[in-house]
Amino acid sequence: MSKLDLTGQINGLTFNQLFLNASGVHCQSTEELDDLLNDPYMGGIVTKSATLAKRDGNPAPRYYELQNGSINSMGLPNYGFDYYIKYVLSDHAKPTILSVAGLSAADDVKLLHQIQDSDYDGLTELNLSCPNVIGKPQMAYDVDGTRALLDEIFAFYKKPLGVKLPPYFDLVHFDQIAAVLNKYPLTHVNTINSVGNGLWVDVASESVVIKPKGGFGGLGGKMVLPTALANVRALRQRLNASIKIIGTGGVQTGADVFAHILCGAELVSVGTQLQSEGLGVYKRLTTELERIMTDKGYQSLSDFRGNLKTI
Ligand code: HRO
Repeated sequence: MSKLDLTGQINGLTFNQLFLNASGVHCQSTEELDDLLNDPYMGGIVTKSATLAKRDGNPAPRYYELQNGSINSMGLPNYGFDYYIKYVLSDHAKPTILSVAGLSAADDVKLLHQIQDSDYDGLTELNLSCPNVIGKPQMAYDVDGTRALLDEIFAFYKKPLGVKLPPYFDLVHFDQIAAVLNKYPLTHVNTINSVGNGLWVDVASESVVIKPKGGFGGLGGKMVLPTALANVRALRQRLNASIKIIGTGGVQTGADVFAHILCGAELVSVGTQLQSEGLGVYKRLTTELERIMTDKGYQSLSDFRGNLKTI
């Protein structure tokens, strides 16, 4: 194992390795979550976003691997809130992040009331950015709605809470969302969720490649790396230092991980590449990252985190 310091911290909680899974990949069942926890190259785990009740999600095919990434419209398949809170309430050797996603703002409030009233004191992440629930917009694109929701939540919620954000594409939108998020005692933001409502066309069959929503779905993997890096960087430049950033999106190599850290990520999560490569991905990424750090003479992520140079 590593002689380098690959640790990160959220809300005073130490992650001994920087890697997490991206919520949604290999984290729906307790067996899958155990696989992740047992991987020595993972720092912690994130659950599939839990809704109040169990959901089957959208009809298949709903995930499709592309040459340079993926498109999905899973539609929040999950075993329901009770299943995941039971899992994170049992003892684990690594930090857990309980991801929750209401189907409405009222559901979000109900989910957080249940966590507030439970014995769970670990990290929770409110998913404000699922692009795939038919007829439901991504909350975090509504800045005023996000402010109203967080006002309502933090009136009663006293436990560690972060949010999962969609990608933003306009510098003004980074300013607006950061100004809202900075008003609350958030532990972290996780950026980015998939790039919502892309479309892939299979020319041979003259068809879309996933069934839900006529083929529209969230994009992930290599093609979203520049968008992910921009979001990590732009939010790191705007958010309070106490709000840590989990960098998610487009990681295929150790160099991609290095770039996320350079933009300011505290931890890095991997989704599409975990789906295509399997659990060995974290060992490979760690080896590749350590080689880069060693070549550059860095001992610790903190030697370069956030130090992106401009020209
Ligand atoms: O389940 C999904 O369709 C899904 C969710 Cl919740 C999410 O947050 N992001 C995504 O790409 N898919």
